[in-house]
Amino acid sequence: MGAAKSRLKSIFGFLNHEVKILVIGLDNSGKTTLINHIKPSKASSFEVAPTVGYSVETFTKHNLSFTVMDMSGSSRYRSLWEQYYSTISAIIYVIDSTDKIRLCVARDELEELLEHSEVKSKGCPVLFFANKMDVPGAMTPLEVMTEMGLQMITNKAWHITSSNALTGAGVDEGISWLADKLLERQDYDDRSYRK
Ligand code: G3D
Ligand code: MG
Repeated sequence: MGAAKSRLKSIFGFLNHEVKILVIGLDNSGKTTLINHIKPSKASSFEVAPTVGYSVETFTKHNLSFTVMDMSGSSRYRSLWEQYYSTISAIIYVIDSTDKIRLCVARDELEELLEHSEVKSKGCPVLFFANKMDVPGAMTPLEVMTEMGLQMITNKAWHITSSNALTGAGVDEGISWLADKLLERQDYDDRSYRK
């Protein structure tokens, strides 16, 4: 078992309530490839529900569920993603660091996501993967961070790490960060609940 899977497995037992993670990014950024490194081998479900130009993949394990969606940049499907926003606890945003041309689209989509009323008020952590780091000429995480304007995110914990979704390199580091944040938040939620 890879470190990312075992790290996730180690938090399954500690989560008292359901945690929903939204995996999002432009099409072709590497979401499906990356999620295969996270998906437990015995995940209870993995559905691919494609319609023309739109697909949602989900898997669930104990209290942890992942929903993977393409942001096609097409407003036609926006209402379909938005129905998931109210229940999410964390966001994984996958960026193709070789796609300099569409980075501004990825930035616009991120701004729109973070400004959405259901997301804006949440303290959910956001993990960015600067993916395809293996490709010569790929932007560094620092360049991606600057171009995406990540410094603008001041009301959420966020982290960026480079990844190669083909080999899984970098995935563990990102997932470990996210797992720690989810556990911290759960402690916080439990304390608030007990008050
Ligand atoms: P998506 O689910 O976000 O749309 P996919 O993206 O996971 O389908 O990946 C899109 C393409 O990028 C795939 O290539 C996949 O193999 C490739 N890819 C994903 N991550 C990486 C990476 O880190 N490095 C490199 N070099 N390629 C990556 P194909 O050829 O199948 O379309
Ligand atoms: Mg996909």
